[in-house]
Amino acid sequence: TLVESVIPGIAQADIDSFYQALKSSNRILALCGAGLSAASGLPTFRGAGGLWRTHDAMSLATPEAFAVDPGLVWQFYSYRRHMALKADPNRAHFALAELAKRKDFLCISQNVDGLSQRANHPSSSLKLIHGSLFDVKCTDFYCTHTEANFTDPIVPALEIPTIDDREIDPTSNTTREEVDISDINVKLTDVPVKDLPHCPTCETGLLRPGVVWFGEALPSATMDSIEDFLSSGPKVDIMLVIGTSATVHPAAGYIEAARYKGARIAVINMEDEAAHRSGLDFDRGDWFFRGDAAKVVPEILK
Ligand code: BV8
Ligand code: ZN
Repeated sequence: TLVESVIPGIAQADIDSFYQALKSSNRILALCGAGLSAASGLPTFRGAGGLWRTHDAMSLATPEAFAVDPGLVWQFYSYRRHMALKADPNRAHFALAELAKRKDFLCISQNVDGLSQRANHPSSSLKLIHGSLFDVKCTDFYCTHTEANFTDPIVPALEIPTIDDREIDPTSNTTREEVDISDINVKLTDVPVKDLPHCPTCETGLLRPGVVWFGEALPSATMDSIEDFLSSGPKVDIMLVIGTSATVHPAAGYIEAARYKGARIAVINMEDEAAHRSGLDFDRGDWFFRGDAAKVVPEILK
């Protein structure tokens, strides 16, 4: 019965049954993806925002791409650092941080945008399984340098080019406008390797973004702590699957792992394809809340 709840399209009965389960739950797990930050203005990987210039973001997020053209890959990451720093956490980031303060809750985030951290999500209950745009590390085989770095741009050569507005609109009274380098029609300048970020410790190594690229292993300590949360102590009663296409592994595998342990799954997504991919089973009491995570998550975690 679709008794309109406060969120259009979502039955109040579903929200009420979720409230009941949440209240009596001992342990909650969440897997978050790019859809959690969509309302903060950050493009998702596979939506329209997934295309960066002619490149599919996934082809740039690889060690091979970085080896072939570190300048292009650094421009991609420097642009995303810039966008993430300009964005703000939305109400869903804050609602998840609040949940962590009142329940035994672990949030696995595939996002590298730093927004959960800026919503003061307690670090003990936040696992960044794909790293962060704001960690950088040395690529020299023998050097272990790694650092948190929020400098934007990280080096002058990666400054987002600006353009005199009057070139676009002679009547414009603003002067400098950032060029949208994600737009394929904008020519990208080559950034020579010598002008890219280099390691302050070994002084020779090129620095790279501290994210997990496709083909790279996820941080084992992080994976161990998630394994531990799933296999020891109280069982996970509810698994939230928020704003993720559930296509990237092994991250998506945690949904099945939680179900296997008897968790009920609640998918929050704009589309139902992710719901199906998460293997929802309404007979088992799973939920699907279709909508913007920034609206749905605060409502169901109230
Ligand atoms: C590994 C960091 C092995 C970089 C990322 C074939 C089958 C299965 C697996 C594979 C395969 N071939 C290759 C693999 C492995 C590969 C993989 O899974 N590929 C997939 C794509 C086929 N995985 C790996 O390579 C992983 N490593 O397997 O290593 C190994 C083991 C030991 C030793 C050596 C090697 C590493 C994967 C990590 C890759 N790095 N990010 C960067 O960000 O640049 S993943 C990247 O995609 C992002 O982190 C992002 O999190 C992730 C997943 O995307 P989503 O977050 O789900 O975002 P997406 O755009 O897809 O979806 C958004 C969703 O939100 C949509 O459903 C949309 O409907 C919804 N939405 C939109 N708006 C809203 C919304 N929902 C709610 N509200 C809204 N407003
Ligand atoms: Zn170094």
